[in-house]
Amino acid sequence: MTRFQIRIDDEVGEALARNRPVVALESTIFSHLGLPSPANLEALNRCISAIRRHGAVPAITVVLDGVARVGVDQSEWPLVCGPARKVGERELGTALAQRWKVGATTVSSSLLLAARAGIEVFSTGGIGGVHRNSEITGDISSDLGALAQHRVVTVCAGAKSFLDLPRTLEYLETLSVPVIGLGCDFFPEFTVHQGSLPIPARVDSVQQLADIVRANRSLGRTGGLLACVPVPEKDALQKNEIDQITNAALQNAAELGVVGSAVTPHVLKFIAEATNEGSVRANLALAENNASIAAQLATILTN
Ligand code: PSU
Ligand code: MN
Repeated sequence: MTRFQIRIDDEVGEALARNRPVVALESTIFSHLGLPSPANLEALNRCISAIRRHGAVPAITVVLDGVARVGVDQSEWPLVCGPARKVGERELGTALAQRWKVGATTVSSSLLLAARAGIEVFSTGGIGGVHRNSEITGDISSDLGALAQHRVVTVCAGAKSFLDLPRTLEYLETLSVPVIGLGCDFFPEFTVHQGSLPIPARVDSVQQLADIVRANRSLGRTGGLLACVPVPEKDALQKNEIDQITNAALQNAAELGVVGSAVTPHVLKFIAEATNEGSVRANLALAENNASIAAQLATILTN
């Protein structure tokens, strides 16, 4: 019988064994599905450097040659940054059994792999959520269910602004996922600094965030927690500008009949082009910022 194992990189495995801080990263954002080249490689470099700068070990999750990987060698970065098939949590088993060449992990599959490896903190850009018109399309990202299920803290810049943000927050409440804003009173809107929906809880330091993580654990809660950090103001896009472009992107996707898992990559690409890559610069800045907060959190949690 074929056995499918998760391959944990040596440095990551050693750090976990010694209770040193580790931060998991998804790979969709670094693949062609998430960011145009060469910004995707820059994003990867900046996230990895930010995590290391804070003394933590980065662990990119990805499927390579049919093997689920937690942590990859620098020599494999070009594979991570190339063309890939999107692997959400439900695709993971299929990708292994069918030996997909490069499978880019989303938030949901990364959370499963991080949890299995024993990694407590995961960093991303913006999570998937409830899509606009979900009452018609039924499109709700599996990221949300995975956040509720796996015992990992996700650090993000809120949810992508082309989603239905009020419903996304409601859904997180339904699933009982704690949503904590770091230094913000509003749910961050990805590339937009100032959100408009009140955040359920606010903290003003990573230490206070860690206290909430520990309190949830001491209650025996087994699921995850969503830590939201706004994009740095100097790199943010203006809300009115992005709102118009978002509407155009969604209309374009509808006109072309783009559905299902292809929606998010299509809309991200449209917005990148329409903002002359301004959205890409903001995306890089927020991904790096989240990675550095995640590394600080992982450090506190291992102490
Ligand atoms: N945020 C980004 N770029 C991305 C994504 C999020 O800035 O590429 C990806 C993440 O991997 C997320 C996924 O988990 O989109 C959600 O896709 P869907 O809506 O199909 O569940
Ligand atoms: Mn979807």
